[in-house]
Amino acid sequence: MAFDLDLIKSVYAAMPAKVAAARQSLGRPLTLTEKILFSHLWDGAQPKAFARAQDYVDFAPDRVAMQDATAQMALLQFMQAGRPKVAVPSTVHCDHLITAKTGAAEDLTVANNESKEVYDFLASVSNKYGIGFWKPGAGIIHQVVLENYAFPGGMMIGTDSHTVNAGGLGMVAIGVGGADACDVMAGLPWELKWPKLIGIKLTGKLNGWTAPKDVILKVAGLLTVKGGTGAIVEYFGEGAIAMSCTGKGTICNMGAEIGATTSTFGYDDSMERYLRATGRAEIADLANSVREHLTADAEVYANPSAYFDEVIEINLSELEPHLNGPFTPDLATPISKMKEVAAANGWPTKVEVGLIGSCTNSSYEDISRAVSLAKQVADKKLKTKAEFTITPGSEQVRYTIQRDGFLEIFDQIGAKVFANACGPCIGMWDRMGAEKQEKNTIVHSFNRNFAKRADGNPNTYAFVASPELVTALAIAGDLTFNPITDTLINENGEAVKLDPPTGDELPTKGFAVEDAGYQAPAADGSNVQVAVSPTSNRLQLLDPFAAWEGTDLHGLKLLIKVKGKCTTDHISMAGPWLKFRGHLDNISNNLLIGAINVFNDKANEVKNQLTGEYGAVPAVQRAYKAAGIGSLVVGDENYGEGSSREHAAMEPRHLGVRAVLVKSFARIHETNLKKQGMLALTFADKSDYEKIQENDSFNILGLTEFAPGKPLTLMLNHADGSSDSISVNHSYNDQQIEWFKAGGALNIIRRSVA
Ligand code: MIC
Ligand code: SF4
Repeated sequence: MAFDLDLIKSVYAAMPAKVAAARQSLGRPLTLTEKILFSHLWDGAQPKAFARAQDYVDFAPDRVAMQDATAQMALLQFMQAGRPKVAVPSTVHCDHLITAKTGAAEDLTVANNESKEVYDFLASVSNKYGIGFWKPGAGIIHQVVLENYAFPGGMMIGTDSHTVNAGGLGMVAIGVGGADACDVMAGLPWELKWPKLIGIKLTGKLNGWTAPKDVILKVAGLLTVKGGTGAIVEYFGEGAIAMSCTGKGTICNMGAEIGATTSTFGYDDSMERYLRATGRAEIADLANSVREHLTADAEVYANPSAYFDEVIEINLSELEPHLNGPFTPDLATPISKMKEVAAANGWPTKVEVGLIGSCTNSSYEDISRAVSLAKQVADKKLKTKAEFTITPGSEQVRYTIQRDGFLEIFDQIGAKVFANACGPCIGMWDRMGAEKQEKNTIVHSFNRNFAKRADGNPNTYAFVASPELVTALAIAGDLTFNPITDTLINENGEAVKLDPPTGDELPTKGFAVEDAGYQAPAADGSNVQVAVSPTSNRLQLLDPFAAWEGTDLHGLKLLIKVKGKCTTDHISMAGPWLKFRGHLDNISNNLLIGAINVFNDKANEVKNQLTGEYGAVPAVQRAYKAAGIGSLVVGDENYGEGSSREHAAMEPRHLGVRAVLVKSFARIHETNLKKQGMLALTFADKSDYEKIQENDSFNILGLTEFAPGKPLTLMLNHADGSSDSISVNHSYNDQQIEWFKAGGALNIIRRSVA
């Protein structure tokens, strides 16, 4: 079934004229990214040559998607916007709160009990405000969006960084914080800095052991976790066209790991096939009618360096399978080099668990290729050495792979099938023995592998690979096994090789599902009651943050000077903390508990300047709050990398941190800080990071003349009585300065309702 067909019709009806106007205004051919962006300019805005990485531009996204762990905060904010219904089609997906332990059925029952209050809240808010609701077990947001809502040439935002997955179906789909989603659902424009454009030309053809995942693993190695910041990545070339639509989704999905705003591909036959296979032939027909607008103009791909800021070329015929990790998704090692690299680094090479699935890699194609390897275990008289788990991305995929006998084959290698949910990918994995914190290795087909992410054990070395390679390494039980060259010894003592994986892009018998898990909202939700218990420890209505006091800030204490990598997992950990995502005060007890204090190299141990003693970060910050003293957080490069969770910005705001000063920010986190009324600042001279001392107090000067492009001044008052004055930059525009002054963007929406 195709949802929101009228919306898609109207996007396509307007597209030719909008693209033509943009082409004329710029006086040159357009990339696909530009076509989509220009055809989604906010109401009546005229196309012009916006300055890349500089101009803020207002957009009108077609739709919004939210997952349960972020939807709670997004909807608590939306409830204050005073609207009877969402302004654009929106959906909620229950996928993050299900712990993987025993297996799908039991785990789902446990989650339905444990999180009943949250699910009931999300279901009733959705029902009231006209939001489509996908129940627990229906699947992971990005897979469900790809199967049901994504359409070529569309633009969407979602409260999850991997919303970018929909680029696989030719969308510009961008991950945002809940406050951004709230704006769009409230009918307001959505603002984004006009992006830089990176073009990636794929030549040749994937073959043998290589998979789409290897493209993005390679790209992550080339660009690193911050190389895509501020950019949209557009893939093209014969290698792109030859690849499946879901494979393109995998590549776009993990584009979040290079910090890219999003990634996309031009509409082609693979997308048409996918649309038809997923019951959306009407959308395929509509897309075909505007086909030339759903990809770049031919001149662009013929001469990409004239149109993109950076062009990378990858020959798929020569690409090797990769393993990225441990602890960061951009540490890329081709499988042929793993023996040396693992030995040189002392990485444990015994693979304990192989995990496939997740929003990134759970297509029919992925599973069928992995199953072709699992099948060889019996055929070649092998034994699977590691544990093996599967988290299907949606009920539709799960139902279809069961019907086609794949789950039975996995069962024969002892695999556990978890619920159609995030599970181990977000630390919702009750892994036996993880509390012992033993050094061990796992391989998975997810996208992130930050420390502690999957099982909470800081000594779990997690490597990211294609589902095919994960399966092969789980069979071999060895991280350094190169299936292209190496053999395994079977039960008869013979050396056997695994045949390269094979599979089907789409099910030959078509997709099937009995209950996809969708619940449509009431046509008129005005009588639906949404209840939040005042004594709940899972949900808490939001109190407005205080407005700016109108003066410079004086006497701030240093909460923490963070050393090195500080992802949103370090700032607001997931796993067991996910249960507090709807309760700001409770979740604030995880503030920065994973970040390393540069002064003692420890996590969650910072000096309380009021007592001189060391304590946990949230406790110390609560002491400052109680004393009415503001504080400063100092960080390194790419601060806030990873998730879209706005809790990482709301928690410091709630506990009285006034500013976050870093060498550089990840995009979503920087916006989230601004939205919540915080000061997000960067060192004008990065070496000034060294000047910040543990016992300093700080004044932030220049706020009464806070203006776009004008640096602020930070006074560092050192304990020995000396002081330093340094210049700090910001990227606030006029509108964002208003958010700061009002104490947060929501206060402005609230005012307009009152
Ligand atoms: C993730 O992959 O890190 C998450 C969990 O999906 C997050 C969202 C969240 O923290 O709720 C994301 O990617 O945005
Ligand atoms: Fe869920 Fe993992 Fe995908 Fe995030 S990356 S949406 S946690 S499956």
